[in-house]
Amino acid sequence: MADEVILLDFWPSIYGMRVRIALAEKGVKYENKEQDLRNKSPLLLQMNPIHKKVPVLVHNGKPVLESLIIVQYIDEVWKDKTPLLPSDPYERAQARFWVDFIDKKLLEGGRKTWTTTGEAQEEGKKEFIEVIKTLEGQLGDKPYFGGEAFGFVDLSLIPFYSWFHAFETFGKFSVAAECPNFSAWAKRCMEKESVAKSLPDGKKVLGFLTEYRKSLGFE
Ligand code: GS8
Repeated sequence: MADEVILLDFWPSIYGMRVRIALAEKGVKYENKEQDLRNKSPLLLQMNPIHKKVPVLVHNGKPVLESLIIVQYIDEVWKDKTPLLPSDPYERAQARFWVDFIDKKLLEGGRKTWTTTGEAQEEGKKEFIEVIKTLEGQLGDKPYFGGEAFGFVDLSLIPFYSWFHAFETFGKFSVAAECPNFSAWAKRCMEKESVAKSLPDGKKVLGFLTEYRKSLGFE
């Protein structure tokens, strides 16, 4: 029996993008069911009754939850094609550490660049750039965080790049000017078909976040 793979997703979701890239890297065919998060579908509530969030991977009727758990599940199930996590336990632990760092630090820093103004925003920009510089240090001279090949850290980080144009527009700063090596890495990732087809256009994200900001009371 062929696998039935369904992804409950929302186009601007950084977490959803991770899963899209993983499925594309593995060449897995799936049905993408776009969700309305303001009016959650019975399917989403049934598949993720605890958090009621996307992404959800429904594999042969069974839900897998949380983007990083889903990506690791995909890597294990479709293990013959394009490994995403390193096979060495120490390297795997290192990759998981950096992905954990990205989830704890980058999202929060990024959020402050577009949900605050004045001093708080300046502080947010500084923190955001510091996080990117730390990541840049970890990348070093390697083409990818995974070394010669695109891997788990690259896949978990690159979706943020589709939000950078919005961060930079609201915060009036440039990541490329401050972190050129990071920008070169991002462009390298964007050249991969699996990434390019999984990320929305930065201008579309800017439009989405502009509306969202207005609903929060910003002009
Ligand atoms: C986060 C998922 C999430 O926040 C993961 O999968 O890694 N830790 C989880 N999903 C958001 C959309 S993306 O910002 C979501 O579904 N929100 C709906 C809600 O909060 O009601």
